[in-house]
Amino acid sequence: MSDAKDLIVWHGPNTRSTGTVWLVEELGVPYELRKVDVFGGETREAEFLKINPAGKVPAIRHKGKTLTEMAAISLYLCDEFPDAGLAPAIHDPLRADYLYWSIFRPGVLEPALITKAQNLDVDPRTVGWGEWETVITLIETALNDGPWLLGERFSAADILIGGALGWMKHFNLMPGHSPINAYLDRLNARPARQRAQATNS
Ligand SMILES: N[C@@H](CCC(=O)N[C@@H](CS)C(=O)NCC(=O)O)C(=O)O
Repeated sequence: MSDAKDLIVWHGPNTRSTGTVWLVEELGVPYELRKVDVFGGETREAEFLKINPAGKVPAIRHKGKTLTEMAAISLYLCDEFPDAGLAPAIHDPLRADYLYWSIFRPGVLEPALITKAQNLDVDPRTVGWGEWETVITLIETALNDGPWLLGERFSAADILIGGALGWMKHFNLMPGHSPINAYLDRLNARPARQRAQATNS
């Protein structure tokens, strides 16, 4: 049995760490939320750099171990709290797709989004994320089979991918008739997502 002291989440309101708060809300485990004023420069102050020398949120501490990088945090916490069912277990046929989409978030989707939003000039054959249109088509194709990336099963991969897709609206990059729009509506309707959003004010 864990208590709130076992898990600390450092969260910068209105940053990507909202996704990590969403994750722990979906896990339904007790945790202590520590807000960090990212826009006020707190992530670059000595006290916070002791937690994450990279000066970034999210960060967590669980059972005395500090971990950063939101995809790593997601994979770690889902394995630590398997009863929540947010990760298909090892040997579950859905496990491969779950890992694929979890890594797709920081490895492909995020850099593709930033490259597109900032109109950066890169050769798609030499960057690991390739072409923007291909990235979007991959996600749309995955959504053909069900409400979630793994079909009928909601997983932490939806939190990772869905969190970044929210930026598409923010950057005005959402294709008009994409199934991603309805997918985002489904994600936004989740109570855990709404509780995480409430920590941003
Ligand atoms: N690769 C990291 C990126 C984390 C990140 O860029 N966090 C931003 C907030 S969206 C941050 O903390 N920025 C504060 C700063 O750079 O001082 C992850 O995926 O967790």
